[in-house]
Amino acid sequence: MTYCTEIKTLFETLGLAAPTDSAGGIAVHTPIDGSLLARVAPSTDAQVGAAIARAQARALSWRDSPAPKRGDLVRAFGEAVRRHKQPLGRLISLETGKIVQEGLGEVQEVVDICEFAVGLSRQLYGLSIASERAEHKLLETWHPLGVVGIISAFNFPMAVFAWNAALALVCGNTLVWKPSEKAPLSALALSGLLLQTSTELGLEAEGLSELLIGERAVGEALVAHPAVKLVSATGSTTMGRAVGIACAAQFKRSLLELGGNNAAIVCPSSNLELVVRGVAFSAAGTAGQRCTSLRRLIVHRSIYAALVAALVRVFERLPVGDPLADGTLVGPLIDQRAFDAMQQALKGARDAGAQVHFGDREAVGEAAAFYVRPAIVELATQSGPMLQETFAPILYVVPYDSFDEAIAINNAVSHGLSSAVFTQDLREAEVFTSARGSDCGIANVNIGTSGAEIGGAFGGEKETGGGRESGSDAWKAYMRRATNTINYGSSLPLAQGIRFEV
Ligand code: UN1
Repeated sequence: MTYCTEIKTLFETLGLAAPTDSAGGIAVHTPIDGSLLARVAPSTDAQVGAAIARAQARALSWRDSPAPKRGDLVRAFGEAVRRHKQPLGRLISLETGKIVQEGLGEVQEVVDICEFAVGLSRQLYGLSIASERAEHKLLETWHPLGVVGIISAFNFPMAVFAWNAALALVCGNTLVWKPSEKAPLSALALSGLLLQTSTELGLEAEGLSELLIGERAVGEALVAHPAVKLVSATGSTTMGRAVGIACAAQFKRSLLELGGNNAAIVCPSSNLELVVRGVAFSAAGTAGQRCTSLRRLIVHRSIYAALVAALVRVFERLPVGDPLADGTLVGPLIDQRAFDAMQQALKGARDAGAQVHFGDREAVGEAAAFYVRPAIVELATQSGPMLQETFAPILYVVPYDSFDEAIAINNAVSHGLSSAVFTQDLREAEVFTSARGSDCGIANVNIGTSGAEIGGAFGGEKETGGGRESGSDAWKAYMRRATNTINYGSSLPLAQGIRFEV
């Protein structure tokens, strides 16, 4: 069976119509061998406007539905996703080239956030605050925003939508989703399941979750539309900067989850066996195409040679190949552009005098598929391409002498998403996670930089955009806050003791 036929079968298994093959549509290729999976029709300007109008109309009734009832939809959706975990995971692998384990892991992330959001649907609480006036009370209440726009990247074509959608829906919002043009099939399947679930529950499905297919212009139309009250965007810093500026000009909220140039510090006391496993998963897993991928390793000089030698031994025999095959740990890069960017960065490193281990193309698959052996790049100091995020499996390694210096290296890049320290020294672990430690949104101890659980708030500082999605109190970004002063007395005392008698 060709991959193209398999896509049709997968949609059938999900009880959904296969994506219509539209002659002039956006061509979706599998990175596995570069073959065509489908051609998906882009949304026209009129369709974009109509979809947002439907979401705007539906938001008016959805906000009146009690939050725990809204949770019923998210519960049923999560159950449907759990039932279809295998085909959905397979679809992610076919469309993005993720290994099967990681495709399934991403689907699990969708299930997990749905469960979180169902519980949350009974915990959308505000505060009761002491008033300075007699017979008065101050309350904080939370209300839906209306339409939430979601822009997602190719590398997490289901989970990132779900983090936003599950929270935004229980918070009483409706959704308009613009997935990456490189992964619209995962989006068609997931939003198809959400609509199918709404219909099964007897809800009016129209406008609850609208899908827009297209490239940059479609995203721009979404961001520009006045009915969209929040834009949650995941992707490159360049994209996020444009979205952030456009939103700011309209006083519209944005929630940005952009790139990362994530580092781990390896201290002399660390358990090196654990370090090697943690580093291999974070740096080489997902072929380095997570925003949380480990890109920089800062190693104490006393263990530098031993650790680099151990990592070189592991990277040398990492199974690179067909992501659908058992035992493969590193699948293909998404496309030729990603491959070219990686080779460009490696060239820059070589020119700067770095010692480069691996990183070449592997002879797997067809000419239109881009498999590489993850690279290790040794530099004397942090410089050149190490200061930039390249969305590919390149692990830069530099030595350090003092722990303060290691923290300074960790913090000396423009992004601030994820970071880690490997140490058994309590003081180092505490300093790293303190105010003068890592400046990132995620600061881990004795685990790698990637693979966060959904229960914590996810996002980062600086050019990562500052937004937080997923767990903890990230739900607050999807609601507006009102402060209510209630006077239950029969006089009208003014705050600050002001006297104003008429
Ligand atoms: C992303 O790459 O955009 O922490 C998200 C992780 C995953 C999410 C990554 N839970 O690596």
